[in-house]
Amino acid sequence: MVQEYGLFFNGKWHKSEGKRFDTRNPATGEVLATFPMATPAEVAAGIKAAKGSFEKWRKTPAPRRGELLLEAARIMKQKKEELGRVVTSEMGKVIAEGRGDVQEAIDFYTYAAGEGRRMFGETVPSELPNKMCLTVRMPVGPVGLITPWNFPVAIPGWKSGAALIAGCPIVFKPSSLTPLCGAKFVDCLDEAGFPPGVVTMLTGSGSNVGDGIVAHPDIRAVSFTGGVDTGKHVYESAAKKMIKVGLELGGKNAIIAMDDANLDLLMDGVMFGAFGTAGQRCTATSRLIVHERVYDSVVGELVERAAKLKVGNPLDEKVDMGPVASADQEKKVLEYIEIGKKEGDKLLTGGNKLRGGVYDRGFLIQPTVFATDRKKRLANEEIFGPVLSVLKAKDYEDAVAIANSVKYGLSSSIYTNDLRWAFRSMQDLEAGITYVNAPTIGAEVQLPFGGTKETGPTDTREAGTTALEEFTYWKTIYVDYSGRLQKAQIDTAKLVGG
Ligand code: TXE
Repeated sequence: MVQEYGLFFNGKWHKSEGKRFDTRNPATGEVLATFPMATPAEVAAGIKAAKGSFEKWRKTPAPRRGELLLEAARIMKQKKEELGRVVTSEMGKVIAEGRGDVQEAIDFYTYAAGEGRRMFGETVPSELPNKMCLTVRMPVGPVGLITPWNFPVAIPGWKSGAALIAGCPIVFKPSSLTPLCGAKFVDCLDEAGFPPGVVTMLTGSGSNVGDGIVAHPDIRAVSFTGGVDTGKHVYESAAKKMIKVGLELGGKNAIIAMDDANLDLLMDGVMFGAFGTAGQRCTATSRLIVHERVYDSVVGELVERAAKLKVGNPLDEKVDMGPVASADQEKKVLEYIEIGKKEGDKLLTGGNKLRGGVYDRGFLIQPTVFATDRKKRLANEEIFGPVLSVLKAKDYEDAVAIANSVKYGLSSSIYTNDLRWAFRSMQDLEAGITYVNAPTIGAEVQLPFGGTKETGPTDTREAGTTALEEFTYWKTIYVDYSGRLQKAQIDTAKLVGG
């Protein structure tokens, strides 16, 4: 029996009046569950519940909020296998990565729980005697969390962990491709015992439910991960209310392979970076920029390795790469393969949808490698699929120029054993993240995550200690215990002047 979900607000699941949609397994086409498209009245009810819980939640001591996060982490750990399998079944990444997706949420909840006992502010000297000055973090209020399908537990985990520890009730809208992951995640939070109203999950289309959340006057910050065009729209809508917005909008991430790179290490990194999660990570390695002296050997090895990857049902532990997430994703990726061919890029391996037998039911595409150059679309546009573009560079400077020539700036990497290139690239690559001798993926939750250029505003830094910035504002407090009126600037001038 396919389970019919409702909407989660005020501490329980509610039946919805909205039309329903299916969520399906992209490897098999099987319907996994059905979800409602929340109506405007239901969106309003969810946000009202969140707003109603704010006073109590913000006044709950942060260490106590942290205990609830730890409890949620414990529950997710207990259910890790079940959740990992839901991630893989609903989104299509291989099961080892499905478990990793869940682990990221566990890790961040554990980390954020500790923030409940830190959340440091500053004490700052006053220019006047018998006066104390300090800063404290204040939660902004109920916040909207709008998430994509590619990390369907990890990204909700990052966003909600930071918001909840900060004291903000969350109104969470998962992607319509992965609502089941969202629901299972919310069930863990519910079981952990977050008070009614603090956690809300609403499903439905981006243009209705997503837009409705962003534009609602009681939503005081929005954290969004998704495509660039949608992100820009969210940014504009939030600007009208002058609220904080976190935006993470993808990348066209490059690995630079210098002529002294360890070839085996490089290949392991490229395979995982380019074809892990079928290339559908915002940090996926989408370009490989190779020093001309080693170009031929790198390309030879690359083609051999990519062609050997086993593509199939991602629940099978022996499979290296699963399907892309949806029919739309498949169409987009296949279109890019055609664009590459039409623009004269050289197809080195792959390039086809897999057909026949079990393949006919899923969105499975061969790991694909093109040789291209910096002017072509494959070298510049985010494909978000298992398509790697290889480019040739004359030297270090040329490689960096190619790497920086795209509109995105999320992740970057260099493989080299030469300290000069390693250290120079840390300064030269225009990206929020640089890896040395590791692929463009592999973020750890205790460090900031975000980019520059059209990846998103540079003040969006999820995870790490910076995660709180999205959901808090600084309040400055002056305590004058002199017992008389003291005037900053004016009295100070007198004192200094004698
Ligand atoms: O993204 P959307 P989609 C890129 C990737 C992919 C493309 C499209 O290139 O092929 O985007 O994917 C909600 N107001 N990335 O269609 O539409 C939507 O319901 C408010 C990169 O899935 O941006 C979903 O919850 N919300 C990326 C979320 O926004 C709206 C990850 C993302 O959907 C909305 C995913 C609106 N008007 C896709 N319209 C990355 N950075 O990793 C939609 N949404």
